[in-house]
Amino acid sequence: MFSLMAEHSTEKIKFDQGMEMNYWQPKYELMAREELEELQLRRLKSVAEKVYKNVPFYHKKFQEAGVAPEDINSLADISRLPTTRKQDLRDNYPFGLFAVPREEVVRVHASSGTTGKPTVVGYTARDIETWSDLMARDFVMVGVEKKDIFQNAVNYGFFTGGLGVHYGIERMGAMAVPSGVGNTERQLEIMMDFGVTVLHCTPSYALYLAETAKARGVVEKLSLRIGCFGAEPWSDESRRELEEALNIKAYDSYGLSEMMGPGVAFECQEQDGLHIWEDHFLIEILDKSEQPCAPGEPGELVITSLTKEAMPLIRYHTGDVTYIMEDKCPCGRTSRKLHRFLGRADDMLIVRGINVFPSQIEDVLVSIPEIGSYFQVIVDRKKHGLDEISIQVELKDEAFTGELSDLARIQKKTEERLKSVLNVRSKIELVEKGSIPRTAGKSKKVVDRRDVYSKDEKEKK
Ligand code: DLL
Repeated sequence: MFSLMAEHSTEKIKFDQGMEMNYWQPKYELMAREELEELQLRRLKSVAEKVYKNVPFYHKKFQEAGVAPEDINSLADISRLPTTRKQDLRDNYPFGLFAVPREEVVRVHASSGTTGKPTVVGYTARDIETWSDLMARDFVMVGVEKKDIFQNAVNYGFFTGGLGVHYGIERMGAMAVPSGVGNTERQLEIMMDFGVTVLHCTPSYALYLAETAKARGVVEKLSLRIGCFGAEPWSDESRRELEEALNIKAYDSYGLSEMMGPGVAFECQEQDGLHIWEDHFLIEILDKSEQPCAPGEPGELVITSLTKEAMPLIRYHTGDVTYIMEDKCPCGRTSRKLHRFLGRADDMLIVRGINVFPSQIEDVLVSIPEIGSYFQVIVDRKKHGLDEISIQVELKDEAFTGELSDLARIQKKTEERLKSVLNVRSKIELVEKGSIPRTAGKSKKVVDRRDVYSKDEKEKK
């Protein structure tokens, strides 16, 4: 059933106003809102019936909530359905949430998580088809063409970014270069030798690639024109830096294994919000008390899979904080856009009773010209239970020369700005460029050592 041959191909559509644009599945990408919502409702009913019938976990949850699939008569009825969280995947490890017989599942992916068992997700052959088409939509949306040479510099194992992106590249017909992770010198060599035009990797690895290319003086030898970066948060400042350093247009890509992998939401060429493919995902933005947020108000993104066969999830709490941008997009696509992610609901640090998001720290740091792109926040619990934030920040080379070289001034300025934004004092440690470990995968921006301290203290007692 599964084949790599595309059922679709890029379609050029000309609008009345003279605008011409490429789409992969224009029937869905340009669907009128009303029609899209009818489709969503049909799909929601069908997925609710499927999980109620086939997944004991959901059957029980629906019964506990006093709701049955027949009770869904409008999209608003979603609020009556039970929710799903990461812990539910762990509790049903490995295959307990599959909604189809095991032999229908043709692939699994998994994420390691920080504690306990990994979370496992499964795909039928049709799920892989859908995923490949959504990735193809994304790539066509940002201007990738069949003639492009597309390097996928992420892990090809359990991580969904490897195979997920790879199948999308092949589906839309560009040439996939599955370079995987690591060996940065070799990645650059391949990029030059093959004439790579599109790069996909994590934004932190892209910054490292750019830094290495600059240090080796090979930027001029690259033919890159598009960068697709995701799997972790990154700032507008990092975007500017990447676009400048690599001579590309850089796009934000969002996804999560539980829903599919990459390709759930992606920026279009406007670079102003990420279109979430609403024919496949029903979205809610909820506040801490599980109530819908007002339009434009940030909250937790909660997603229901509308078409996933192997493991559809109902009202999955992503932990990711964003808001819906209601304005019509000039690219013509009718799927609404999510604002770039503001952080994770559970990433929020509570330091001396004050809520601190790592993204707030990043916003301050990128506003200081002497500071480079890498930082690491360390939260420690000192004696008497007092928490302290210290932040290691890398300086740009220029910070050590000329007028900028007053390190004490940079440190004081950074601490003052952070204090005014966070309302809590933090200690800044300026370090040389290259001191903070680079990674080919997701970077670790926050190290919370408070648990370690508490455990040590308990052991001493
Ligand atoms: O990271 C899928 C992916 C691969 C997305 C490649 C984009 C590119 P997971 O490993 O399951 O899946 O991690 C999902 O990563 O809930 C977010 O917290 C975070 N994340 C992913 N993309 C973005 C983004 C992949 N563009 C988790 N901005 C999600 C901010 C992101 N956070």
